[in-house]
Amino acid sequence: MAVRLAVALCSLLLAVAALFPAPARATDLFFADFQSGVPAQFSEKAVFRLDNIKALGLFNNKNRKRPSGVTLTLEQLPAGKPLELRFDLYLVGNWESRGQRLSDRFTVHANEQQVFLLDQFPCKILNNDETQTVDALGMVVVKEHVLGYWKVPVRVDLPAALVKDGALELDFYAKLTGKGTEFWALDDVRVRVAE
Ligand SMILES: [Ca+2]
Ligand SMILES: [Ca+2]
Repeated sequence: MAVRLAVALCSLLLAVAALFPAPARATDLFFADFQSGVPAQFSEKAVFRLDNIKALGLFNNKNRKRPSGVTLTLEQLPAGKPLELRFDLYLVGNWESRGQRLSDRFTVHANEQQVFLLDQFPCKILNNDETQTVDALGMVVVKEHVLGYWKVPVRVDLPAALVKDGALELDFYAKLTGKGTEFWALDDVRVRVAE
């Protein structure tokens, strides 16, 4: 009886949890989903819509009309605690992985130290045609291009020693080769004390 009750209670809790995906968690020191604007801690404020998703972007280091990257400045962080950074990286267009021609790379620096490098990407197209995507989440129009987009969930450990006087500057940047066919955006950016 007690077991059945416990199972029923668990199912109920799971059902309630499913109803409320609850982005911000109690343990978050910082969270941004860009649904109703961009927090002041970000150095760039443009928001781009990827179907139902509102994300910070688009970024492209070769395109003068787009920012190259973005800095997130956090202050009054707890002393002596390892932190973790999580975010969803949206890759728009056909990014090439390391070893391919016109390869691209994405990095995160924390107080000027590189803490994350991504140089393998899931973006695939067929027949050299941007609109023939493989496993893309969807398609978006950017100027005259129709481009697929892919999501990469990222988790980065931030050792306590990286935090200087309670402050942390997180620099997100990508070195791209195409100015009109490759972009990126960020969503659900979260910083919390590491578990
Ligand atoms: Ca969002
Ligand atoms: Ca490229």
